Amino acid sequence: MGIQKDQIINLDAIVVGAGFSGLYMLYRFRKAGLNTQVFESADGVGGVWHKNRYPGARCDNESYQYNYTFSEELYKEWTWSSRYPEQSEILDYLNYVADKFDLRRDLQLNTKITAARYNEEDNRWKIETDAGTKYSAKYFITGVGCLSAANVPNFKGLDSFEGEWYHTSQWPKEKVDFTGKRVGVIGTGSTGVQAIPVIAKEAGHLTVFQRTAQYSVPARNYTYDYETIQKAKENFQETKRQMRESFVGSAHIEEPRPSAIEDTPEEQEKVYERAWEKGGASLLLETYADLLANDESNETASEFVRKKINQIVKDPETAKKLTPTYRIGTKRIVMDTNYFETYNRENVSLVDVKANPIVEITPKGIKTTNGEYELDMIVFATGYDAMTGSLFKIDIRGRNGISLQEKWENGEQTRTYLGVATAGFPNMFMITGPESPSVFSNVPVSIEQHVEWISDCIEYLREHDIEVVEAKVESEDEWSKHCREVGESLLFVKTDSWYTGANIPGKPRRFLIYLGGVGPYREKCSEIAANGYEGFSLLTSLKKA
Ligand code: N01
Repeated sequence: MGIQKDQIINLDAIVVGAGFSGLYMLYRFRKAGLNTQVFESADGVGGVWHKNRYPGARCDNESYQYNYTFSEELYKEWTWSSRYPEQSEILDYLNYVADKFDLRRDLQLNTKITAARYNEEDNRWKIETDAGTKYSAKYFITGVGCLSAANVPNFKGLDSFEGEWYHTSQWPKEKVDFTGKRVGVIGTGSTGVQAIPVIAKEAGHLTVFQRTAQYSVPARNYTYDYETIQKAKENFQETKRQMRESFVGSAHIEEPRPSAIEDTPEEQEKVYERAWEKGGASLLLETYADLLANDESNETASEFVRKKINQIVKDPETAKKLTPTYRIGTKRIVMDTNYFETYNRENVSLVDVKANPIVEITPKGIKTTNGEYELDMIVFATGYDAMTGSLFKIDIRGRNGISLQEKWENGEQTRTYLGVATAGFPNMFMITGPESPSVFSNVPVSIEQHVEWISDCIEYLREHDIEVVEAKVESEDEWSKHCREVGESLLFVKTDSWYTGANIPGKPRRFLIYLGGVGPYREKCSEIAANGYEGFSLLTSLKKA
């Protein structure tokens, strides 16, 4: 029998998103005996790895650490091909996980959750989808990702463009053919830097529209050999332990030296050169411990990379435009394969849109204050409305019908308790929500920690006949303050970036990532749980918290 009109389907838990977060949350809830449904707007599992199919898309965390560690069997069954695998391989992995654990039967694809409203009368979340079906669940969990609400700048005239245009995070499944075309790429963050060298090889001419010159370090990707793979599998337990206890959720990180300014310029050069050759995040993580806290120290690393750019790029005028001036690492560090080298190609040119901003998109291309560039295709690598954007796409309303957006943007500004819950929204949990380590970590590690913490919490509630769990206002005030203080003690807040919300016009500027470290954060969360979920109101009846 089909679902009747106006019928409400009752569940224990509803989870939004079938990426790393949603898949594992479903696995855990099922184990705990909760009747759960996951909703995903896309036509497949994988979250950002389903949608980000742009050319050159790869992970920039080492593959044998960028995966789940909850199942040793899974870890040992799956074999990664290279240090930084392509998007398609990560998507294959997530599909493999969905099949291995038989997750698809509780997973509804092509369905967007449009609204989630808490009903104080019965302490249940009422959920609406774009398919028109209504659900009710005791627990509402968001696994929507921190970087999934696309930022397409509101350029005048985009609708008039006669060519094709794409945003990198909404890339079509069909191959986009750049052969012989005049292509424009706007944006030089992690995405643009990955896409530009690949598009340049195919395009007739590529014009890069750069607003801020970017530091990028070589990824130095390589194919794994048999021994590397075997070693990674044998070391599973130790790698897992290190990832969970470390500062950024990564294992086998070399201890950095205390401060660049304690070393001579010659010593600094040696340290940075070694990290440059090693590739990946080594230049930030394994050189000096104070690079993100001390301006003077930071300048030594910034200058090292500036010099590298000027050695690689042959045309001095282009090299100058590509030379960044902000503090390295205060925008998310980028890792590349032949990014700066690409500007030595005949078919690539660079336009500085800070000096000459984009005025409008015309039927024929992009017009800046300096002239018009005729194009057949435009690629927007312009990033995301990070941290809160994907949550605000759903009309989430807690007590008294107040929406999350109203609470966080119009009122007291974003504040959470541990980044996992927020006052006024009982029985709702956010996986890698604002003010947790989330994107300043190897994200699957932070996802696993939140998922495990949330499912343990719900098991505790059930064992103790607790109906309502809700962050206390004073707990989130304190956490938010702590998160802000840690953030402000570092250099990030001095630079405009998606980290601070400055990339979205009109968005309140706040640093919404907890920078106290993955290991210490885990300890804090575990301690709170061990103390009977300290800082939360736990009610056995439906009285107002
Ligand atoms: O986005 P970004 P992204 N006019 O915001 C420019 C993760 N990620 O998609 O710097 C002109 O970093 C903007 O200029 P500016 C990773 O965490 C991971 O590249 O604001 N330009 C910038 O150059 C990453 O940090 C992987 O001045 C405009 C670019 O667009 C995060 O996702 C791969 C503009 C946006 O850069 C976001 O990266 C890819 C405008 N109006 C991404 N608006 C991995 O490897 C924006 N820009 C795992």
